[in-house]
Amino acid sequence: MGQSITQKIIAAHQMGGSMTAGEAVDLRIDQTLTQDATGTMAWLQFEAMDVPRVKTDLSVSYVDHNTLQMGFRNADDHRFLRTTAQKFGAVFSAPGTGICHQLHLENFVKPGVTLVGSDSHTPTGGGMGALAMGAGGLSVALAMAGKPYTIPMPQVVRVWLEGELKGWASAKDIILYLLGKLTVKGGVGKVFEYAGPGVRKLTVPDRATICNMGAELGATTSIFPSDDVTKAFLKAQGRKADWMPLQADADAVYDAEIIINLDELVPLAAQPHMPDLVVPVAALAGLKADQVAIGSCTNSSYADLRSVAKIVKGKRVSESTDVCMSPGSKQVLQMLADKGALAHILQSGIRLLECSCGPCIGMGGSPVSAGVSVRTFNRNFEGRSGTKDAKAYLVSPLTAAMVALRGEFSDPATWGKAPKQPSLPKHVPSIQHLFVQPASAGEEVTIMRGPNIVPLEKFPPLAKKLDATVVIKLEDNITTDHIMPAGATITALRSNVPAIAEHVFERVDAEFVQRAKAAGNGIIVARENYGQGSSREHAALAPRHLGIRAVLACSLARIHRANLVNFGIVPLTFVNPADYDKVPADASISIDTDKLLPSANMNIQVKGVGALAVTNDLSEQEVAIIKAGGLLNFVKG
Ligand code: MIC
Ligand code: SF4
Repeated sequence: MGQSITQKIIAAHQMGGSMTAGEAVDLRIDQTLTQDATGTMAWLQFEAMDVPRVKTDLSVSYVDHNTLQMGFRNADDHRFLRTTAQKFGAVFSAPGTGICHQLHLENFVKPGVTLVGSDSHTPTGGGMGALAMGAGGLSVALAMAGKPYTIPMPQVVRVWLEGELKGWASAKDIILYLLGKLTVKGGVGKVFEYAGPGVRKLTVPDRATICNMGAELGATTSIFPSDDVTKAFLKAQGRKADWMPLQADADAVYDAEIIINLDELVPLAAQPHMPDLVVPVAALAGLKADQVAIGSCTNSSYADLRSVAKIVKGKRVSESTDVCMSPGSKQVLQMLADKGALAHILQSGIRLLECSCGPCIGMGGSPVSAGVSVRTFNRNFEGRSGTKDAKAYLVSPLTAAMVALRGEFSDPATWGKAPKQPSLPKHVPSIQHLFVQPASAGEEVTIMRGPNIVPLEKFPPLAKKLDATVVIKLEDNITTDHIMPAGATITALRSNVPAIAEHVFERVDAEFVQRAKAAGNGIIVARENYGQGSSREHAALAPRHLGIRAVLACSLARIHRANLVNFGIVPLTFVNPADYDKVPADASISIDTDKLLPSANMNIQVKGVGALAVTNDLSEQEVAIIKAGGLLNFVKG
């Protein structure tokens, strides 16, 4: 029987487990990436493992999320990351060089490799034909230490692309279309593998856009074949030797198939506050925009920004709309300058921001009160922009440029002729020399810390019986932005867990922290898809610091579930989801944790209600990790 691309890469990297869908499979990891917001923890954890050098082929430590250096904290983090990279054998990308996923695509990722990154949009590398997955920092630290990365063997969905994008439709609209169809939970446990005649017409950055936002489907990852288009991209990057062909076998068998006819796609927009609330842009005509933000790891490639430049060339963006742009990398910015496109951007009134995540994670660029923000990003969760009552819409760069010019959404039928997709240059300016290479003798490097870099906390093993109180009861689709908000002030505390823990759930329930502390042992109760979105392990670690010992939900998002396990929090699901309603918001619950067995049902006792059946999908090893009090205790024995 033939294999899909996903199966081929998994088979070539399998170190243990099983390739049967749903069962745990252990993978050898070729490359890792970390970014500053999750990286300080990941590197502290790596340091705690007492491994002198990373054991991967390549590990890169990027600084792109918080580059503001407002005060010493953030600057100290950057220095810590530079010195840990040099000591432990990772390449370091300094603040301002670019966004991790764009830089990794341009400079490092190769077809056929496995890549794990401490950022949920690591699947961007799927645009290059890599099996690229997001994970918590501790899982990445373990991969850097040469240990396998374990995932539930995903189902593989073939997304067959027919036809060709027409008019103003672009790659972003393909993934928005899928999100509208499948929802933010539609991809859980799945890899989306793209195939069909439409693939050839998509550039590597187009493919990367699609794979990037596959994260919003909850997917394990997304992947494209490696073909002549991939080869040309790598050649232009001066990386021809990194290319290899990679296609699914003609008789590969898939778990499901989706067919998209690209001819029929129109410009789409995701409405507030979820990436799956998708409507045609035409349906929003007349809606005024206070802000347009162009960039992020989804849409900050040269082609994306050159298209914007073509649209705004010789025109001025609306005076009542604040329009900003963050290029994905210094290479992109250099190319825009070389081609004269930067001049059109600047002359149009667009503000140029640093090559970093910027407004995407609320690092400046927050919209006005109750404002409408139109963004080329991938997430529009409530409050993520830094303005609680703002309404964020997610669109393609082409749509964003038209909204910027007109100051409002309008019907694409009135936009005239769409600009031609800019051809990718044959050679691009290299920025390889900007990456800081690891020291040849790591033992000679001293790690530089600051007062904000707080040593790791050691958690005790799980007690045989857990008596805990429900501290919060939540609805569907709670994101890690709800649990552990981002933004400049809070993200500066990522290496200081006691300090960042004071902000857990603050945008949802200002009294949460107080209640959690008072409870001693706490439980979080939620409905479906709890913990979707970012890979930030602080959304598990900070609640654990506050005494959260278990999460009881109808279902859990993949990366967050793994983070809960990593920090010794018991992830349980209701056998009967209707039991959610039976649990009082301040219930006292007793769990015989001694009886916690892999993938088995058990009863918990809810005071005043009685026994409720819960279950888990933990492997034997995961149960052992939780009982040890977390992954670090487990690996250190
Ligand atoms: C995000 O887009 O939410 C982030 C910020 O990139 C996160 C990582 C983080 O919280 O540091 C992610 O997606 O994993
Ligand atoms: Fe950065 Fe935004 Fe991409 Fe996250 S989604 S990596 S914050 S640009």
